Amino acid sequence: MATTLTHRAFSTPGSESGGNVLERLLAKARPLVMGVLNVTPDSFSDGGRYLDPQAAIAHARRLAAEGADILDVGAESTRPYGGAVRISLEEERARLAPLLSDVIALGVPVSIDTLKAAVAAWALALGAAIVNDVWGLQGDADMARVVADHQAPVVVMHNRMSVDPAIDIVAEVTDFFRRSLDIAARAGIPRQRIVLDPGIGFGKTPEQSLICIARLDAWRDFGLPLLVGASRKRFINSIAPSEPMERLGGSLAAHLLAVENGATIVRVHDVAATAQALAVASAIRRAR
Ligand code: HH2
Repeated sequence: MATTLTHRAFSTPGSESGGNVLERLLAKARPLVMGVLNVTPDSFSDGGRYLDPQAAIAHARRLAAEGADILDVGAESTRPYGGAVRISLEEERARLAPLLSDVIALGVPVSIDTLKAAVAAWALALGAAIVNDVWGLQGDADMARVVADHQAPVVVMHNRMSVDPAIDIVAEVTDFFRRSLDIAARAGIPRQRIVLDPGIGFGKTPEQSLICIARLDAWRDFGLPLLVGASRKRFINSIAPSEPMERLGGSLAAHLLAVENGATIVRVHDVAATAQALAVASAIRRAR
């Protein structure tokens, strides 16, 4: 029952369209925290922990209670550092099916982190509110149409197949965003439904990931909200050698600076600590 209500609240045209979810979130006028729920055996930092549907639902409830503004649910690891095992459409849906409706029923807008247009369409029909595409509408040729048809907001993340330390990463990401925005425009996705993300750790050296956070303002001219997902990522290890679960300090530093440089949404595993850090940083800014 609650699923139906939430579905209506977030994605049924006629009550609140997908675009309005993003508008409503952005109207909070503070940085938004997207909490990560990986229903995978192989995610780089928490693989296997939430594969059991009950554990996944309990974790989603915890993230919501800790203040997540969005719950980002993914069932196929994209493993920014290689080694991701591609899974079939059936397998991805089978991992999500036992829990997605219950997670949506929590009432926090859900984004579906998937490479596959068919999974996105299925999740949106169930009541997911946002599509998170780590290939920025340039992977699956049907993704833009699915997003447009469902009037859903979409996170367009930069990605590349291989790392090239020699490239100008800011120019590369800018060109990628331009291509994604062209695809979106041709599919009829309004700009107000698009969030841009430089894709920390994806096809980038640790230095290039640092540059993407340091130079985030380079993408402000697009006039779209920016998302940064630095949580537990390997560039932190290149500065302070650590296992993924030991990178909370580095993740907080990265996200605070990302917000300082213009990020509106941060994608994190540790919601409570991030929400607290953001609140304190903002209080200090206001006390100037
Ligand atoms: N990072 C990961 C996955 N999805 N989506 C966006 N928009 N931005 C990101 O930076 C991003 C993302 C990788 O993190 P995680 O989900 O923890 O790992 P895995 O892909 O191994 O499941």
